[in-house]
Amino acid sequence: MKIGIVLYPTFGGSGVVATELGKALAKKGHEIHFITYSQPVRLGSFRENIYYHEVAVSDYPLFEYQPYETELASKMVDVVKYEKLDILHVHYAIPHASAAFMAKQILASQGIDIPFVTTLHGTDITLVGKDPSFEPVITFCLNQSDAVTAVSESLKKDTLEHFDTNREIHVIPNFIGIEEEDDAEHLLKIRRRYAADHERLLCHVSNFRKVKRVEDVLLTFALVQKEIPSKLLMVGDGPERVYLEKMCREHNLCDKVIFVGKVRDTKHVLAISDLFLLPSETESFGLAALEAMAVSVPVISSNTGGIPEVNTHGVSGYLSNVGDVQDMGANAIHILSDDQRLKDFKQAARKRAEDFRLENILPQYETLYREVLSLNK
Ligand code: GMT
Repeated sequence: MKIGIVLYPTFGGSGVVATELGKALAKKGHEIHFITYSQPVRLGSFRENIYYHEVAVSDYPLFEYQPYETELASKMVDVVKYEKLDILHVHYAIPHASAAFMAKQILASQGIDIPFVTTLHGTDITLVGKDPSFEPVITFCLNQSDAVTAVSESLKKDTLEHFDTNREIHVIPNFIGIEEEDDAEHLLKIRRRYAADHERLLCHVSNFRKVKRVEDVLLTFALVQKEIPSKLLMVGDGPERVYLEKMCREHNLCDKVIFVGKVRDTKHVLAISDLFLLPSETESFGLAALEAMAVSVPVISSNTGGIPEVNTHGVSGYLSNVGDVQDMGANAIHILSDDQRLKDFKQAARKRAEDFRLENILPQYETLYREVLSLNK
């Protein structure tokens, strides 16, 4: 199939999922055309069957706000027409689904039929999408998409609750490529840059937005380090970072918390860690937690949204109510205070991650594309 994938090119989960999906489909022989405004961070180098089409964003002085949606729709028309695409798959509803709808109408007026699949990732529904300033457009686009997918049962439920739609929503969870474990000596060398051998290493990866409750990461760690010699790696960047750095100074934690900034591939930083913290306010799935589990790192998380569909309480980690840092701290100490227990949780986390193997999830998207294309004939 020739598939156009529209995505955000940044570090956010939706962009990561869309890029990894495209790469995996290309490996299976599909022709993939990524369409977005800059090179997706996870795209890597030149690969067979992968093409990238950049949407030029105009800087005409009249536009106080750039008409990105119009430029994206025009680019989609162009790519579908001249690359002869079979299907478009847009990740994150805003504004990708409405741009796809517009492109579809323009192409229909030229006798070209192009179906589009919309994948909902989370904040496009749970935070931004249900805001009255977006809601009518999102509802319309959900109803106009040829198929809609959501990354968890919880997101499906939220969508049906907040939007006036009774259309079928296919749940296709996030996925992970499970690889051989890295060379232990190599990992130890990296680990020693951040923690001594007698210390535990905790980790958090996100875009440091309010929804991630990064202050709870710090408060949980503050409890852990009182009981267990440990360090915390904070990976990523975003609006809450300055506030967090201030919090570290106030709690006298500057020598124990390391802000490493944005990291393109988080595999190594996760693999050297003993525990991953994800105390989010809302999280449709929690890809970061799955990425940690895939390299044998158990997860202390909140029990919100789709996280319980990924992190199994008492097996791959623990779940607590949003904001209950005392419980998160106690759970973290429980896992980290015993070598054998930590080892068991690590094994169980990896085992749970295997349920989300790329090989199991990819065919679900391929089947959906085929269904949509056959309905469209
Ligand atoms: O978590 C973010 O802020 C990024 C966001 C995105 O859309 O890029 O992530 C969302 O999509 C991911 C991939 O499907 C999910 O794993 C995340 O849980 C989801 N984030 C939220 O729901 C807050």
